[in-house]
Amino acid sequence: MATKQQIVLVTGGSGLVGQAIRMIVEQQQQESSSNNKYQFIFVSTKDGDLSILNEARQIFEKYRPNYVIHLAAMVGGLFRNLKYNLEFLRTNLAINDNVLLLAKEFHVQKCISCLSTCIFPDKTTYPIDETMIHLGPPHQSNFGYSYAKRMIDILNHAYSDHFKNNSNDYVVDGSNQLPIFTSIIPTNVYGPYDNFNLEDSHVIPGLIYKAYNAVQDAKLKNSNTAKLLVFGSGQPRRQFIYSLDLARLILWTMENYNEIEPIILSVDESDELSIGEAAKLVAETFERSYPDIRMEIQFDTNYSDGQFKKTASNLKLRRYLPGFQFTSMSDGIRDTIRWFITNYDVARK
Ligand code: NAP
Ligand code: GFB
Repeated sequence: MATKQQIVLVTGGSGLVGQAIRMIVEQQQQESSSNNKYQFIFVSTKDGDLSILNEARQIFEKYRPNYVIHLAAMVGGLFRNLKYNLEFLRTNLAINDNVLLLAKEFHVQKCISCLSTCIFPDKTTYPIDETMIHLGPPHQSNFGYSYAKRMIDILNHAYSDHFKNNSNDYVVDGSNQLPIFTSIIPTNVYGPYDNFNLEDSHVIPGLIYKAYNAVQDAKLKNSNTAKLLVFGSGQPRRQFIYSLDLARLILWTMENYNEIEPIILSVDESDELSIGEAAKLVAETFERSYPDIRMEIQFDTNYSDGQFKKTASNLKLRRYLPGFQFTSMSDGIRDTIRWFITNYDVARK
């Protein structure tokens, strides 16, 4: 008799990370002949506003998930955070409190929520690791988002204590397994389906959109040079993970990671590069597609640099998955630019 499919609810399913999970799930389902153990449900604000408890409850009542991959959040790059710290704080506190409360009420077996490497203390030693989340204030530019995300870790521990103290109410379907509420800590993510809006976006999609516009502008003027404007000095350093790699790692955590403590999902420290180097990769990729155009990179230091660095260790991940292969930045940027140009009309911008 076929075993009942486990329902996996992916909140934030229409976003950069959610779409990457959908792409990997579809790929894995095509490759595996056996009937699929999981049914993935991808929800977005079209299904309900998770910051409103009643709307969030209707989603859980409709799908009654066994697993939750909780991605939904108010998200943005440095400049959106600088403008809307209060909204980032309140909206994400509400979304996270509702989703975790309903995961408990509906006896979800595992709830994996999303933090970010930008929530760690700004004054810190490097590399940052999972034990350091609460050891000092985050960078001022995104304190709202950071404190809301840190509360997920606090909530995870509170729920885990609650399950232990009330184990009879929570042992799931006859196993002696208590629910697991845990979290992942991705570094900066980029890839297809990103948000390319120049006001709200993160740096990689922002650079791609600006480079695209500069090339179109040069072609219109029959010029062979295109100016790519980089905000800030280009000195800050980042680790970037390609969204499809992150999706594979999230699916791995769903099946294999059972600690309450969070796990950083990032490329190696040695893969860290400067914003200027990332801009050069974007420019060179466009030059390969438009050989008669040369891109000139310019820096505008009237714009904030934001946090200088947040170098994170992925040693905990490497202990679990020593051989995981990350997509190189040049391949990831190439594929993201290809996706953006092909899907220009529907891309978020
Ligand atoms: P994104 O592209 O902006 O997508 C956000 C998703 O959340 C969308 O599906 C959006 O739905 C949904 N959402 C937002 N507000 C909602 C609400 N009130 N109710 C229900 N759904 C709501 O974000 P992302 O980059 O995929 O980020 C996914 C997760 O990864 C987030 O938790 C983020 O904090 C974390 N993260 C991201 C990065 C990064 O660099 N992007 C780095 C570290 C961690 P609609 O499409 O309907 O608006
Ligand atoms: O991805 P980003 O906006 O966020 O990167 P953070 C900001 C850095 O890139 C700054 C430079 O040094 C900017 O000056 N930059 C250059 C640009 N050109 C651009 C551009 O066109 N757009 C943008 N956005 N930046 C975020 C946090 O920090 O990290 C969020 O604020 C989130 O909360 C995210 O967690 C992952 O990496 O600085």
